Amino acid sequence: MTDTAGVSKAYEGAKQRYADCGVDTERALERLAAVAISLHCWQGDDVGGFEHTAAASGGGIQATGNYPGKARTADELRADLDKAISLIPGTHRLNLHAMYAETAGRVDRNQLQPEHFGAWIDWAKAAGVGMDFNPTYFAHPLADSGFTLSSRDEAVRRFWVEHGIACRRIAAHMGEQLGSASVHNIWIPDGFKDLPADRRRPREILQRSLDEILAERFERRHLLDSLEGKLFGIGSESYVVGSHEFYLGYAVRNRTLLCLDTGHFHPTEEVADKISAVLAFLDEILLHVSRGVRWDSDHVVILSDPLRHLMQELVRGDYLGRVHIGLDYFDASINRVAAWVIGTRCTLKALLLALLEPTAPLQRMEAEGDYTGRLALLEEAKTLPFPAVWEYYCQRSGVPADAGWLDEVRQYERDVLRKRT
Ligand code: RNT
Ligand code: ZN
Repeated sequence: MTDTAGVSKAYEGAKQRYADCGVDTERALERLAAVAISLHCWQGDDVGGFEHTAAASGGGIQATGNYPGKARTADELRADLDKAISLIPGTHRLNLHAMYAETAGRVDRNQLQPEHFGAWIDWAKAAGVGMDFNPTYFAHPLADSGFTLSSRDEAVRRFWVEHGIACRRIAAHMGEQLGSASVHNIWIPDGFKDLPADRRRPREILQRSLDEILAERFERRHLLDSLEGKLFGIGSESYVVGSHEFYLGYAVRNRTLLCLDTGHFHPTEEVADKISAVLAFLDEILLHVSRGVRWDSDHVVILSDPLRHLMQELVRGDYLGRVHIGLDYFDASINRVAAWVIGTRCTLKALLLALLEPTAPLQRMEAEGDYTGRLALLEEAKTLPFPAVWEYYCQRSGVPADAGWLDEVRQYERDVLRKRT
């Protein structure tokens, strides 16, 4: 366990050290505390949802692993989220998918209503967190053809348009109830496994479907619409209808948000570089922070260089007020509560590292053409006493400052998760 007196003492030293570099640690911690990360419900049950229908294919969303203890009901999922949240400093959000509706009996996705999410909204109110929402365009018999909003089958397309319309109403209701705009993010799996002969028509159909879904007006303080593109997926290796360029164009023209998922680009592309480019034309964006290993594998987020670069961009470009940060990964091979805690704590660490960067002198040197100084300071800044500031932040937020959080997860696994069979 952490020595609390030791943490405070180490912090005082670190604070002085950062002050010598012109960095105000108190200000950095204030800014960090103001950022809410949207925790993705789907890490808790391997993107299963609670529709209790025969597992449908479609969408290429597949968690691998069979670690025991996955949530089988919404109550279990909420309990697991409570556990994870208790081990993460700050106040965050919940990102829910439509397939997590609680419907007594069968309600198809085009018939969903706000009341089917009443227990989630009550939970969020009690926890004091905002909610974001996603329509679910996969794992459904009408997604089996590989086409949803861009389907040539009018009945299929209509069903999914209705789903989209229903989900925006639900999201706006959440935003209103919780007093914080809900980001409604559309991702569809549509695409071709093999070489298409017509890339144009599906995109025209998708454009029309989006126009229909987004026609209803809501206040931006309740609802923000976002669109998530992708380079390729399982079963859509050759062509994805909703590509990055497609949605970027759509978002600019229709003033929606654009979602950048860090696993949805060529593996050598860094999403960090895209932030300042797209924010030159868009008011706000959504991030899906993920970790691709060789492909869009959705591994648990770690404190990697790409994550650090992403957070640096948000701070250096002064974009924190315009970027919504959500997590998107699903690993079924490790403890799922731990997966949430690891990914969220790492995201916050990366953000704090960025907030503690001596950005002003770095940018000044760059403007003056002093690239030697820029490189030297960047490297020196890497070994400033960051851990002392992070541990102090955790301590004052009332959560374990070190790996002690793992003991609590292990205890929860023994008491709760292992009893689920
Ligand atoms: C899929 C997208 C999408 C999903 C979630 C479950 O490639 O990343 O965001 O992961 O909607
Ligand atoms: Zn995503």
